[in-house]
Amino acid sequence: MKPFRSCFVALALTVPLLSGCSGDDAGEGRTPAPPALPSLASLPDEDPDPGVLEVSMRAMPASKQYSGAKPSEVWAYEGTVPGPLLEAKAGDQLVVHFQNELPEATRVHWHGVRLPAAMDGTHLMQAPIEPGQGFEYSFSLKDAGLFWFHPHMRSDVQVEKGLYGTILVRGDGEPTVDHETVLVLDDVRVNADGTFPEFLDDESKMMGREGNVLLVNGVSGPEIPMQSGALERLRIVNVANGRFFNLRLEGHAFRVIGTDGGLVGQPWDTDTLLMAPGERYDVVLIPNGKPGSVVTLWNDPYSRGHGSLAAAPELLATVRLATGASLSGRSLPSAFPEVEKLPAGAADIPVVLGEKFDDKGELVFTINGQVYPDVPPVLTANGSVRTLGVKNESDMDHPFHLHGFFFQRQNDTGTLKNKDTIIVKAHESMELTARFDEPGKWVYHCHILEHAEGGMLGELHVQ
Ligand SMILES: [Cu+2]
Repeated sequence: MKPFRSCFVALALTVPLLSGCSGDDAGEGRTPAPPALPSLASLPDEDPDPGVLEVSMRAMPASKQYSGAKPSEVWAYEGTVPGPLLEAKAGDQLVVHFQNELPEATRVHWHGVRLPAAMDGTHLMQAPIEPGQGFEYSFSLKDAGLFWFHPHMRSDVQVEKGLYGTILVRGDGEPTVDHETVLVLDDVRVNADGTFPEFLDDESKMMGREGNVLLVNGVSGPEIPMQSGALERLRIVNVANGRFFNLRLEGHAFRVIGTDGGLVGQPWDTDTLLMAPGERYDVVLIPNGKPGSVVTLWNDPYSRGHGSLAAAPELLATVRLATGASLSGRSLPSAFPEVEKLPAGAADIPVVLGEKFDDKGELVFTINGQVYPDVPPVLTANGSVRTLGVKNESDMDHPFHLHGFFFQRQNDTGTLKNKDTIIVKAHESMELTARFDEPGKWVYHCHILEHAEGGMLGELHVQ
């Protein structure tokens, strides 16, 4: 697949010269036009009540062609990769009649959604949904923001095979923009014959599986339509197993207006946006190019440890500015209501992220020196506000994810954020405060899926 990546890089450098790449689909010496950005599928609402979004959704085998490979046998929600985008308002009830048509058991986890533990889709609270069986998920969507869903069972395999979808929940007081686009970032490792290479090779076990094809809404190197002078809003999620994306849009800064748990009080500007698996960002920008021009969205190199630095930026997508006149009149939003601050307390829940070699000489990932399920559960009272002292003693970054609750980083630089997934860099420490106001058994884990499945996971019991 390497030739394809370099093909798209060449494309980016030569647009709009229409020369270069001579891959199979290049035709008569012409570079193929980049694919249009696919819009995300939706599901029909089966309940006329405007306060209820009720859908039926299957996890099922399907076929999908990645880049120049032959079609791959994927697993997909309702047959599409990415799966459906569920759109609702804060306060709505989401009801999902889920049916498992896969050849193995699964469960659905609603990443970032604050919900009853029994709906969270983990092994602690839900039996596996066996092939041919179903489950009704039903919960209220309390918070506005972009969330996503994926299996919480053999997730390293099931997510890589295509099982993920998004939930966009709108709140009051959101900015008025000209266009809004949801971008689902992923990568997939696929052979030219369409098959997936063996899972859990040594490199994947260490770094999390990285693919040879980068995907935006399921395709490689799509063209994202925007308009010069327009206020463009991008809702972005990284659903990859292990890859961090480090986004940079040529000639533009991103204004970050929100993250995992919704809008932030004081938006900030950045030239690059680093996103670990599981994280979401909500950004706005006003394209400043000439109508009709093309700018490149790059994935810049980032080192997350163990010699992981890529050699050069990779093309993720292109942005084509509409040929119509520049819009003007809207400006970038600069403030929103502040996130409610949780009272900080002593960091008395230690969470040390580590790596070691076990008795068999295998690299394993640990929490407080133990490999799950040997990690003792954290116990806390319902309604308690507690602070986790998260310390990364390993030589690589780990995106720390807490189920069911948002946390706030103490002494964070900049504006207060509600997060559910945060990058804890190699040898970095941080204090994360959360209000544990929903009883049940929850998990926290590294969102590099191979690390979570390999033992970097702990339980948190709210009693
Ligand atoms: Cu990790």
